[in-house]
Amino acid sequence: MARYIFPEDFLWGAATASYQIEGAHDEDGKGESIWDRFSHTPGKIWDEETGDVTCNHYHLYREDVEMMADLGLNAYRFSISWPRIFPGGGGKPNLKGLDFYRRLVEKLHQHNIKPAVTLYHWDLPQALQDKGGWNNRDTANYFADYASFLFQSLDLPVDRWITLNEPWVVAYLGHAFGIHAPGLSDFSTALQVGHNLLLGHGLAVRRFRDAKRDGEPIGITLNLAPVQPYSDSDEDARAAKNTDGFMNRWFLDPLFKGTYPQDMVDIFSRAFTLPETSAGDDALISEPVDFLGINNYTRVLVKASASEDDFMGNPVNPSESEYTEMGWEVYPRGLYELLVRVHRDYGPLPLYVTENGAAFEDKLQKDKTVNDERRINYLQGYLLECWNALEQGVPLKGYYVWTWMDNFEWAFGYSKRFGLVYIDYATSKRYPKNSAYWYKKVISCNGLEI
Ligand code: IFM
Repeated sequence: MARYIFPEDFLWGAATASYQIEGAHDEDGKGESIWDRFSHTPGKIWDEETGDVTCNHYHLYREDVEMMADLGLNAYRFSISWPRIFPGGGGKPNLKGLDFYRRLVEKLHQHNIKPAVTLYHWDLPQALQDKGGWNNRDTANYFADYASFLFQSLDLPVDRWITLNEPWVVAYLGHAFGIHAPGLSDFSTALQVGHNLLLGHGLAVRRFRDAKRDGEPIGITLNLAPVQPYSDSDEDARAAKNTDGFMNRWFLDPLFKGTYPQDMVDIFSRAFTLPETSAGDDALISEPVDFLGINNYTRVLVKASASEDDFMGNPVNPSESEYTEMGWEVYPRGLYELLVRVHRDYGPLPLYVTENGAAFEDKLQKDKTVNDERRINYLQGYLLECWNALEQGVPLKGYYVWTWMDNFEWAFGYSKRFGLVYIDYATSKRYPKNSAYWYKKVISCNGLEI
């Protein structure tokens, strides 16, 4: 048996997001979010499902944290629902909303689980969408005010703060491809939205420094994927470079180099309107952070298409590979390549894998077990590559499985199960899958035994 031991202070966590697990969509003064509106719009979500109840975590959070403690987690990443705190986006805060997160953080501390708080995991107050949403630069200021309120009012220790989750997804799936809330389909709008999100991030980081929460780090989480050319032809290499520019560098470069990548500025400007910017935006966006969170699930393999400006390539799915229920290729080595590359090109900076996991078709057996062998293999493969990256000197400090429990998978509704814990949605009962027990063992050994 080979043993792969991680650093002593490594964080072993799981991640969730407010709209995906909380339910209680209109309780205790919560305002409507764009996901409430979107999921209630016919035709948007698989089987017309909504997050109205989902895992009912808002009421069952104590049980959830106790189960996390039983399974040995030492870290938990969750997000705060902005419209629970500011039902109208800004103005008067809803103290009942704040109280929920206070109780959750308190409960996590009681069980020695370190809370990582994401401030924005996609549930924008609908009231702000009515004023233009993230396409309106003012939303960045509203976001900074909301964040600042939490920096001042969440008066319990927070292990780390994450401003935004996956701005790429917010910008493009929500505003260019129309499959996420608010359901718009205009690429130039998506570019502006991406810019305004990054402004919101920078403003929040500045407000965080003012709040003097000493010893608490702040960062951002990006969804990143290693992009590889299908062949060694120049055309495929160019397609891969463009796709990498679109998927990865368009957010990494302004955050960590203070400027958008010129090759992509050239490509985008030939087809779309570039974002409106103001003096000082670059400095604001690249305000130094304390860590970077990386969400990775798969790789992107691309073949060139006819246009030299193509930045989405022709994605190729090799037939010999394994795929998850999302249709995503299982490619653990990609996480190693990504971590090494991000460290090389954008470091030195502590890194966290803030999401990694897989949806498979899980079945609850009569004896209430779920034998999710494929998830165990997936997680083991990706964790081994985290270990390999650590061996190469990458400052990887923690890993959060996506996700703690099955939940509302956005446009896919409840049709995809990513959790370590199985949810019976009819009863809200939780059943740890075999992968949860496997993860418990990994945590107790502080590594893998293969
Ligand atoms: O469920 C999502 C999560 O909200 C953000 N990252 C990807 C996950 C799986 O699609």
